[in-house]
Parts: sequence; C-alpha cells; structure tokens
Amino acid sequence: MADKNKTEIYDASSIRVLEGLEAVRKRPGMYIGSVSTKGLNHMIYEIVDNSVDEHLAGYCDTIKVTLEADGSCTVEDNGRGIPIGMHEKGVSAERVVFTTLHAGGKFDNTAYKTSGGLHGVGSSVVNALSLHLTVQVRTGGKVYEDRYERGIPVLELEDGLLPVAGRARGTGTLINFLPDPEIFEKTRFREEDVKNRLHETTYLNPDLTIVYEDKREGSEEKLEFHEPDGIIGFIRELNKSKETLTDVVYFSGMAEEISVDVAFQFVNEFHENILGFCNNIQNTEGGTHLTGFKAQFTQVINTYARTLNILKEKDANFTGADIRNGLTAVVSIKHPDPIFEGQTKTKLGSQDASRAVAQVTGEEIVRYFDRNLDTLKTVIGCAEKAAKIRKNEEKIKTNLLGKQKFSFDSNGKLANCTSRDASKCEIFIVEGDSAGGSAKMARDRMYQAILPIRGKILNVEKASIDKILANAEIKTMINAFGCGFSEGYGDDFDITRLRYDKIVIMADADVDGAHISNLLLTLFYRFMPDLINEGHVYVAMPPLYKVVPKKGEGEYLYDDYALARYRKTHSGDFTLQRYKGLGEMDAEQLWETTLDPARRYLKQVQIEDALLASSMTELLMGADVPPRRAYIHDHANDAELDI
Ligand code: TSJ
Repeated sequence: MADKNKTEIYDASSIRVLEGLEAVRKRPGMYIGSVSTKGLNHMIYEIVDNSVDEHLAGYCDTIKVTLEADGSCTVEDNGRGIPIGMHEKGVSAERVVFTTLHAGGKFDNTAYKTSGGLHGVGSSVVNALSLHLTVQVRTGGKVYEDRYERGIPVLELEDGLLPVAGRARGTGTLINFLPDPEIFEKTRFREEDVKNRLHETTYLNPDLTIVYEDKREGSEEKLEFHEPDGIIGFIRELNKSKETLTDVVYFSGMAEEISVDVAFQFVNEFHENILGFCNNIQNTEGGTHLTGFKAQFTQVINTYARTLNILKEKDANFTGADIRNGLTAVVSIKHPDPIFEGQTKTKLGSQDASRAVAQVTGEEIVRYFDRNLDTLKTVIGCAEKAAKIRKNEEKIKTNLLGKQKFSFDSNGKLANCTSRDASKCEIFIVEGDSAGGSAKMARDRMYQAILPIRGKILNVEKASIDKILANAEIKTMINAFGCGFSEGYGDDFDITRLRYDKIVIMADADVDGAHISNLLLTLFYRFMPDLINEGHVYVAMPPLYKVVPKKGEGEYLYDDYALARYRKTHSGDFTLQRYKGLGEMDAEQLWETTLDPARRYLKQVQIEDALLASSMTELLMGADVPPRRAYIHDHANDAELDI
C-alpha cells in the first residue's frame, strides 16, 4: 500500500504539481502580488475568499480568522467542507485543490467565481508559499486532516484517503498556514489591514459573521464583524465623520444575469468617493460598473433639473463631476463571469456590467426621487454649487496657472536639480526653512531638487478649489511636478509630464511634521492621485538617534526598536543623541541619513484600503502605528537607478 503511494509521488501529474509549485516559489510576486506586507496579508484574503464563496453558495454563515501566537493564521468556516472524496486523478479531491494551480473551477459549482484581479489564484498558491499548511475537514462526525510543507504533501494516504484526526460535530473547513520567511520580506500580518478587509467583507455580505482574533503577544484582540445593514452601513461608516446632506439611499436589482446593489449619500465636501466591487472584490481601478452608474446618474439628474426648470433652455447640462460633487457611493455587483483589466487587474472590463448597472440605476433612482423630492432638490443644489465653483475654477486656471506655466518657480524657493531626466530626478519637500537650507547644501544637485515649505499648508479636505489654487506653496508644487492636477472628472492631470520619479516628503518626526505630511498627502490624494497610485510618493524617515560607543564607529538608529536592539547587542558605554527635528542636523548629517540614496530610508506611500483611504486622517493615524522598522530601506532601487 505504502509503496503504491510512494510511486504516485513521481507520476506525470505529480511532476506537473512540483513544476507548478516551483513556478510559484520562483516568482511569488506574479501570483500573490508582492512579497511585502501587502502580499503577506493577501495570503489570508485568498483563503478567506474561499469561505466567502461557500457563504455565497448558501452553506456557511460564520468565518473565524485567527492570527496565531506563532505567526501563523487559521481560517475556519462552517460550510460543507472541502470535498475529500476520491478525485478522478486518483487522490483526494482536497489534494487536487491544494496542489493544482487554478484549481477551483472543477469543484466550484457556486454561482459566482471570485476571480477578481489576483483573487481566485487561490489555495494552491498560498500552500506553495507556506512553510507549512494544515487542512482539517469536518464531515460525517469525523475530522479529516492533511498537511503540506512548502506546498508538498507530507502525509502518506491509505488508498488516497485522508487520515481521520478525531471526531467532530457538524461540517466545515479549517486551514492553518505559516507564510514562508524565505519568500516574504515581512512575516508579520498587519492587523489594521486585515481587520479592515474582513470588516469590508461583512459590509458586502450582510448575512455573514466574521470573528477576528489576534493571539499574538502584545496585540491580543477579539472582534466580531457582522453588518446586517450591508452597504448602507458601509456608506454610514465611510461618512461617519462628515457632514451629511441626504439620507443613505439604497437600491438593488437584476439585469443581464448581473445582480446590482448600490448605496449612496451626499456630504458637504468638494469631491466624490465612489467605490466599485465585483463579486466582493474591490475594483481599485474602477471599471464598467462605475461608468454605467455615473453616466446614468448624470443623465437622470440633468433630466430632472430641466423638468423642474432649474436648468433653463439656454443653460448647458451639469457635468458628471458637478453632479457627483460630495457623493459617496458603493456599487457592488455579482457577475457570473467577469473580465478584469488594468495594470493590477483590478479594473472591471465587462461591457454587460455597464449596461446592467445603468439599467437598474435608471429604473430605481427615478422611482426613489419621484417619491423623495427633497433629496432630489438637495442633490441638484449640490450640482449647482459645484457648477458655479467649476466655472470660477476655469477662470482661475486660465488666469493664474496659465500665466505661470513657464515661471517654473513662482516664489523663488525651489532649488531645482540639473538633470532633466525625470526617471532619475527626485524632489524633496522639506518642512521649515532651516532644514530646507541644509538640504539644499547637502543634496546631489544633479538629481535632487529641494522645495522648502513653511508652516502649515491649507487643509484641502475643507477648502474649495479656488482657495487651494490661490495658495502659493500649492501652486509652486503643481508647477514643479509639471503634470497639472485633476479635480473630479475634468481631467487635466498628465502623469507622463511628471518631472521627478520620486516625490519625497521630509518632515519632522513629531506632531507638526505628521500634520504637514497629512496635508500634503491629502493634497496629492485629491488632486494628483496617480502620483500615489503609481508609486511616486515617499515619506523620508530621518533617524531618531545617533549612538557613539567609546570604541568603534558611531551609527544612526531609525526607531526605538533599533535602539532596543542596539542596547541588547552592545555592552560597553555609548553616548546617545536624540534628534528632535531635521533642523538639528547639519548638511553632512542630513546627506548621510536622509538624502543619500545608498543609506537613507524611504517609506513608499500606498493606498490599499477603501475604508482607510476615505479619510486621510485615518490613513495616517494607521500609518503612524506600525513600528518604524517596517519601513522600506530602498538601497536596491536606487542602485539600479544610478546605472
Ligand atoms: F481555500 C481553501 F481551499 F483553502 C479553503 C476552502 C479554505 C477555507 C477556509 C475554506 C474552504 C472551503 C471550501 N470552505 N467550504 C468549501 N466548500 C467546498 O469546497 C465545496 C464543498 C462541497 C461542494 C459540493 O458540491 O458538494 C462544493 C464545494 C465547492
């Protein structure tokens, strides 16, 4: 019996399995997105999505996600259990699931495949990238168990059947896995990201409960996510700290075999926040469902505005951006066979989704607005206000920016670099004139530009576009970057004209510094989001300490963790200097620690999560929390750039 199984390991299908595993482990980024914390967290989502599929199929109402004390993750559901019977290939179906790339389809008779973007590549990828992975399936009063190491099964099966590990009630699946430290740069799941993603999942699946538990030392926590109000609750959460102008409006419907769920609300702000989801996966690059929703929404409101004689015959229509000014919306569709496009395969491309969302939206919001004229008037009022601001803005743009297009440095403070090769140039936005002065002296003039900014720049969340554009520091930045800016839909932003590969925010590691970074990031996020989306925005991480031992070389330490480690590993006396701000460093120190591409630390700014991104304040509160050691040391990147 055992011999028969031994030979199985080397048959043709097993060799394919080993080749598949090798491909995944050789290029993990291709399969899981990245090997940073983002990819690591993604391992959890890949597994959880399978339980969500089981929920969508109607067989599971609770999922437990546990971050274990040993660094592994356990995901358990109360669904039917992964099928363990004999598969046509002569092994347990469960083995096929965990060893075949792009399995799923075979067993997946659920109505909706969650094959959005990176998703659906699934459990075999997680398995290949885990040091060990254990599967437990409860069914028929028993628990069956299987185990893998780096994707390779380690238990010998009797007649291809899984061993019984014990007795149990009910049915369900439990997976425990430990991401392989040989693959991932970081092996600590980031709880804020995981919690947000799980919470988001429950907003999109109102009948699902997700129990989250963190058992890791120092961050113990247990939470239960259940959002019976669904995307209505999601909108409430997104707008919880905003001044709302209307109720949350919800509608749903079905067209072309696509189910459409929409919730929206207007708030007193000068921008829109519309999130698209297809089969529970966020489409961060948008797509056809959003196009369909926006086009139909615009058309309906313009028609109403004419019927109510708010728009006169001679008036032009409101633009889409006018109408969506202040709109928060979630558009969630379930599509039987979606197509994804875009750089990160997160843009929905299915044309039928556009038609289906437009059809449902057209029918349902007319039904709603016919009965809720007050809400309709508020919405049209927002559009009128936005149109007025837009017309004003168009004037300002031609008057102000137009004239300044060629006066590169409007107030004489930018110290530009010599090179015009944008792929090698960097611009440092430095808080304070004294640090700005040191940075100008210290920099590599060929490739590094310095723009000092003073005091607090405008809070762009609260200010209107004309005020924002009148602000001298903001004008200088827009001119320096060279790609214009975009407000809402009327898109004047052209990333191909960007003059710098890296835009680095350099602020003190204190509350004021955090505030300035916050305002700058908000500015970029609102008016130049592609700078962030395409990875051009960084935050410099100046050192917190310098230690100089009695004997030997001094060194800079970038966080308290590094200091604690230094104390542990160095026995003799040393002097400790604490830097309170950039201003305390002279030009040479600033070069060594913060500017020199070979030695500095930079944190690349990313916006991953819709809930977080909806409020930059929260985003930064989040970014403040992780230990500073989690930041990127970007030697490698720059070594390449220097060639
Ligand atoms: F990803 C995974 F494979 F690791 C995984 C799968 C992880 C977790 C936590 C759960 C699951 C999973 C799979 N939960 N429930 C299921 N269900 C099925 O695979 C299943 C069961 C029965 C039938 C059937 O037609 O009888 C069909 C399916 C897809």
